[in-house]
Amino acid sequence: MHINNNPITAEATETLLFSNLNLTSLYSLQNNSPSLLSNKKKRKTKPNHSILPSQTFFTPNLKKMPNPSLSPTTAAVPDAVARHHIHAVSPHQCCSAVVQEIAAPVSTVWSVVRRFDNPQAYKHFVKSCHVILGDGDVGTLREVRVISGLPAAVSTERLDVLDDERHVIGFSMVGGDHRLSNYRSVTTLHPRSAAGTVVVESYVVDVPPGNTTDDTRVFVDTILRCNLQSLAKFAENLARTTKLHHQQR
Ligand code: A8S
Repeated sequence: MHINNNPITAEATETLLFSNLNLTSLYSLQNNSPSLLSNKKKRKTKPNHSILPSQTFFTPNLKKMPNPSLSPTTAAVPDAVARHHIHAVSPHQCCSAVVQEIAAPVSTVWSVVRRFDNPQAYKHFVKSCHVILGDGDVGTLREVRVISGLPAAVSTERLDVLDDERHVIGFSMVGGDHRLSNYRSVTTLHPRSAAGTVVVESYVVDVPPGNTTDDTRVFVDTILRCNLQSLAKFAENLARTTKLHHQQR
């Protein structure tokens, strides 16, 4: 298989931005900053976790995360949530998290998120997905192909966690032609107000040789923001149509 040695470039991140149709709301997530790159400069002042001497545990500080869609009530993400998002982070790895609020019940959002065999339902970068091993339980392997214009074409991914009671799903990337080695992510859903959901997705990944922690974090955070924003639209729409269906019966 072709191994991709090209560093993650600013152009790659821009390709992601421009291939995403929802450009306006993507920018609005950047704390009203005019572009992703200016946000990148701000991040440089944050502590660099990759310089820590040995393997360490890092929990993204969800309460301090600059997510305007949640502020000023960011503290609504409960402390118990953090437990699922504690990752072992080695030197040369980076870790981050993205939070998204959705105006749909947890049950609706979960029905979409739990389908490890169907990521293309809401991940717009995914062109196709085939299960190559397993039946949707932990250990299932999927082969995901992404749209052209990205720095990779294919990724093999393993389902690590699927908890229908606590609404936790996690997977890792185990192969492909991309540069996201040892990528692991965990997604949790939390009820919010009457019929709302807060989604938290955190990840850890190796910083590819030739890239900085910031490059890697901006690149992956951008993908996850796009995914969670389209998840929000998809689930909100699904909640509306199911409600309508029930009313008509
Ligand atoms: C996900 C998360 C990520 C997907 C990345 C980070 C990817 O599918 C894309 C571009 C790449 O360069 C790597 O939850 C890869 O899907 C969109 C192909 C793995």
